[in-house]
Amino acid sequence: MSSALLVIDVQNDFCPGGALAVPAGDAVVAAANRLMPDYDLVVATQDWHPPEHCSFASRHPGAAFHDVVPVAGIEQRLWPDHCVQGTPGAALHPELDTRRVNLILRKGMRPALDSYSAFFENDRRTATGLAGYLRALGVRRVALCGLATDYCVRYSALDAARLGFEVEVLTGACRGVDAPSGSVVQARAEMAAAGIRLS
Ligand code: VGL
Ligand code: ZN
Repeated sequence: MSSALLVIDVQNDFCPGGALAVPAGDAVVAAANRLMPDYDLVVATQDWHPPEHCSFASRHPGAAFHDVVPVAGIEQRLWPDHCVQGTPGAALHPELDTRRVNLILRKGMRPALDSYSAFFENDRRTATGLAGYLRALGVRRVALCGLATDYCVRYSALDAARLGFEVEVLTGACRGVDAPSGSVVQARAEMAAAGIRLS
């Protein structure tokens, strides 16, 4: 049975100096590089939004960063413009060792739909294809690291568990936004309750 490491959204915009900086986000880079050789397969994800993406507060007149608004019936938390397709902020961190990365998976490309999870967009139905890719290669066990613990790592891990993979979150190689405050603690509790190993 094969194992895969999912390196979630280790992009410049989520690191210090970026548009949606996660505190100490760049600390995950060296950890991810060290982990890669321990897995049969490595997948790196990229949040990859069009400039008019519905998760940007700038697209909602009168709304602010962290407001939650309905978009097509889905509760959407609003963020600063981040990870815009083709911009330096959307690039993987320059020190992330991409030599061992088998697949770079981009998500969040539909203007009207956000995607925290690497498996399904936020409507929970639109697949990214990652589950099929992993299954086609015999992967049963996935481990996750990257950014952010309480958003993309959390929803990717929960979907992986729901899809029947054996899931571990390598928390030392993750960092969280922690907004609203307490969301990292809540994310950890939800993941543990779903049978995900937190190490
Ligand atoms: C993320 C907020 C908005 C993440 C992506 O990678 O966790 N968070 N877009
Ligand atoms: Zn995003």
